[in-house]
Amino acid sequence: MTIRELENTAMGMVAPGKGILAIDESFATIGKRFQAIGVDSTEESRRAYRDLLITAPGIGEYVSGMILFDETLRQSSAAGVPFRQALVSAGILPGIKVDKGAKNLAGHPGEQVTEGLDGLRERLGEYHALGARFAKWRAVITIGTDLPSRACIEANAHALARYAALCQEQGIVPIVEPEVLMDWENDIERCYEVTEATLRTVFTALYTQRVALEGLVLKTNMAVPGKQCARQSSPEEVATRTIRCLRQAVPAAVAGIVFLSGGQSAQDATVHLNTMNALAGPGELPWPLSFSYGRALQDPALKTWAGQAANVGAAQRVLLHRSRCNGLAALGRYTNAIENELAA
Ligand code: 5MM
Repeated sequence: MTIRELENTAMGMVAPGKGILAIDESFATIGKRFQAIGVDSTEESRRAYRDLLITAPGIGEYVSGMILFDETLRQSSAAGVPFRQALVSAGILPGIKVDKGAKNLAGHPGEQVTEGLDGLRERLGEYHALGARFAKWRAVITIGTDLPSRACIEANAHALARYAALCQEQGIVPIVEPEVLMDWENDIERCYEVTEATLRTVFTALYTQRVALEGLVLKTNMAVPGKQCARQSSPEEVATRTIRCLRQAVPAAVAGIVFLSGGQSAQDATVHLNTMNALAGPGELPWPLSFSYGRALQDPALKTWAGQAANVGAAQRVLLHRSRCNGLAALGRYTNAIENELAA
């Protein structure tokens, strides 16, 4: 696998008007999501739900790749087609979450470090053979009183860089995801500062580990105030602070940047992405800005489905609508009128 091949895959992941759908919830997280709609999390209910998402008609027009959980990569649709094959037929790149989750960081109460490097080379080799063309590793950075610590940022940056180097060695494009959480009472400036410091540290580690930036996609949070902050920000403020932060800390060689939604409402996540692309204008930024949303793409469809086979078609239409809205937002062409089309 050459750098050029990795670069081609990465460019496909951030193709104009397309983004990534994250459906890689671990057992604990999908259990929580299902509990909220009164559905038991079993191998079959998870398969049925992921079937709905993966086989939604037309989804490949707006979604370039889907991030799967290990179990899903090995499952098949109701029609008996392996999901990885269904994705390729729809023109969608199969991706895989390879981290083993965020664990408590010793000596640092309230902070976590993501684990999963042991045996990663072998697991990546198997995932590549199963058809995965990109991978994801998520690190979590918590803002709080005296948090984050330097140790937390550095430990996570080191692990992200080691993971990314192993991915490229195995012909897989790494999505590097340092997520600064938006759960606290901090203002947007604090989020900006922590995000900038985190990204600078991550890119230093990537450089040290000799990761080729052209064959990598960054998945990051936007600069937003914490959910408990009394002063919330306008879409223009979120967009200008986020773009400035990325310009300061992300090298131009990176293939593309995709955002996580992090607990933003589905519509806020779309509006924020659209505002950034509309403000910047075509060709103004060194990298395409798109989406890799989990909850902001899935939540409306999950609620519509509610575990009922009879709701699959309606849930797929809701998913397609959100995907289209975000695909347009990746071009700066989303409008209120488009948002309201589904209801109409
Ligand atoms: C889809 O959720 C992903 C899996 O999370 P866990 O490993 O905790 O179960 C998650 O990594 C997700 O891809 C990112 O957080 C982005 O999702 P959101 O919902 O923030 O857009």
